[in-house]
Amino acid sequence: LSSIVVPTTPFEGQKPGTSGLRKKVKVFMEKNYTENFIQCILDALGDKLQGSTLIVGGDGRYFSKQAINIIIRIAAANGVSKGVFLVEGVLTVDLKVAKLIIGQRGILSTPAVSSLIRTHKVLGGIVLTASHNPGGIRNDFGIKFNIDNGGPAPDSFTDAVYDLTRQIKQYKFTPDLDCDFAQTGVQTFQVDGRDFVVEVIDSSENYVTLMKQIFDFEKLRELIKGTANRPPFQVLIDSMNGVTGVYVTRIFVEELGANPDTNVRRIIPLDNFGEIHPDPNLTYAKDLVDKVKADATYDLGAAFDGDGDRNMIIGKRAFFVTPSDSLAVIANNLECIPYFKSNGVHGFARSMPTGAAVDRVAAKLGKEMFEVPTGWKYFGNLMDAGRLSLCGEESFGTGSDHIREKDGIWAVLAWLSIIAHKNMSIEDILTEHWKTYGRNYFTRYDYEECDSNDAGKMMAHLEETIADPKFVGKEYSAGGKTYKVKQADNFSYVDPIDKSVTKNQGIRILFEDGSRVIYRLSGTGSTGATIRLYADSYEKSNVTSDAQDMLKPVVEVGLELSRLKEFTGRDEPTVIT
Ligand code: VG1
Ligand code: CO
Repeated sequence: LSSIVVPTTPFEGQKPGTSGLRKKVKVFMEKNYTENFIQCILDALGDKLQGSTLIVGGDGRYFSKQAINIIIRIAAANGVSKGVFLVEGVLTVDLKVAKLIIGQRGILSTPAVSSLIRTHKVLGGIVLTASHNPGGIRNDFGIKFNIDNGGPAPDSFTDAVYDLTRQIKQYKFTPDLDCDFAQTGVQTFQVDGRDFVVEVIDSSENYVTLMKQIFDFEKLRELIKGTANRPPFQVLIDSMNGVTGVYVTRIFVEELGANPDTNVRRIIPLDNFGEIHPDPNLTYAKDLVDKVKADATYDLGAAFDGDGDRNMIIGKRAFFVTPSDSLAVIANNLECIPYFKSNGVHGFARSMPTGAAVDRVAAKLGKEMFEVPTGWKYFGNLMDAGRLSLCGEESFGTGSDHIREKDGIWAVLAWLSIIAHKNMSIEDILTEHWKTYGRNYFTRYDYEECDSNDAGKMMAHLEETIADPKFVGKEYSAGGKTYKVKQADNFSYVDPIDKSVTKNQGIRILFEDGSRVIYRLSGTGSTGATIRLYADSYEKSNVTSDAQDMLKPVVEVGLELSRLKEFTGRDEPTVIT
């Protein structure tokens, strides 16, 4: 086989967002679009690419197979085309990418990729996913690069990729290389006279091994299967036709003894996710919520997103656990999980818009607490430095330093461990937690696919509002409550480890009573702009009210301040979580 150089021209807008490059499938299908982006990722790796191995896989959505074929052909061409040459009199072999490790049929969840990168100590991984965005030919595809710690590449790397995409003139390609990745095994190709290796691996083996090291599977099996003294704990695990189906079958059905007919659903990964929106929240996983609400035999319901890094947990009769509370409860109960017993518990962290329930646990346990911008990539440095063990985001992401991605299945296993240990229902665990710590009420309103210009104008208006020196101290009223502005800013973050600065991460307005509203534009959508409005408040003793009722006044103030309706013409959000 021999490689060729293909001339190309730059595409606009190949700028990775919160979590990789996400566009409509038809955009990735444009001639050279995917090729350009992959070549730029490899170029951004520079000298490190030499002799390296990369992990490749994703959530199996439409266009994954085509994209993997492109990656194989580009990686092979970049791998061996330079061959042996002399550098300052020394004979040097420039092998570049020497090997790809690919999940069988291209299937690897995002947490599984992270784990594989770490287990095999490789340079990184290319994750083919648009996460919770719908899939299929008319919907979204995405490409994300994860670095050698297993986590999403930092801004410095994605910025470098973006710069390269604006200058690219050519990419390297091995047109005649046909590699079948449907079966596991090692294949070696001769490209330009040198070896290029593709190893196709089982999609779940490495991940299942990791979970068994972290959790006490025997104990979890007793919980799920029941014992002489305790009936089976009935779960309903919903993979939403995403990639987790593969892992759910292995872990919940085969290892833990869940009933394949009644305890799991939608576990066959489909390339269009069965035309649903694989996003585990009360709106898009309503189906699961309704089932658990209607059938009181279920003790726990859980759902995951397309690529398996998000989770939603509900209790009996669909008692909803907010992700911010979920994080706090797990933080408060880490002694139930063997991994933390042996590794110790270092600090905790959350993204800025996430409710501050975990902060109270950190304070009580005397742990360091970090507040980072939205996106899992900001947790990585803290974990690598040994200062962070557990973290989460309000967007249904929870995880620990076992990998460098959030991890949906891990979160459910963590909850099951806590339930097995405490022998309490989810609702009772939450109520007990609130009684101890008070409750951070939290909600998020999403306005999806707004006109980008309108959304921009609204954010500019907010910038102006908070820039007014007289803004602090102003009072706003709604629903019989009055809020006095205590502080307002556009969140910026200095990474404590590498001191990198990330600016403009969301406008925050903090009120005297501890309530706050936050406004951000999403960085994961593929069409128009999605406005996110986050609101939360803290109550010491009134802990069992309805979150929507409690937060209605502050949300109204938030809407008034932003003049959202006026700018966007939207009366109602598309999603409330
Ligand atoms: C959203 C969430 C963020 C999450 C990101 C990736 O980003 O708000 O918390 O890390 O998605 O999640 P944004 O910019 O749209 O608000 V996933 O499951 O796509 O990897
Ligand atoms: Co995801």
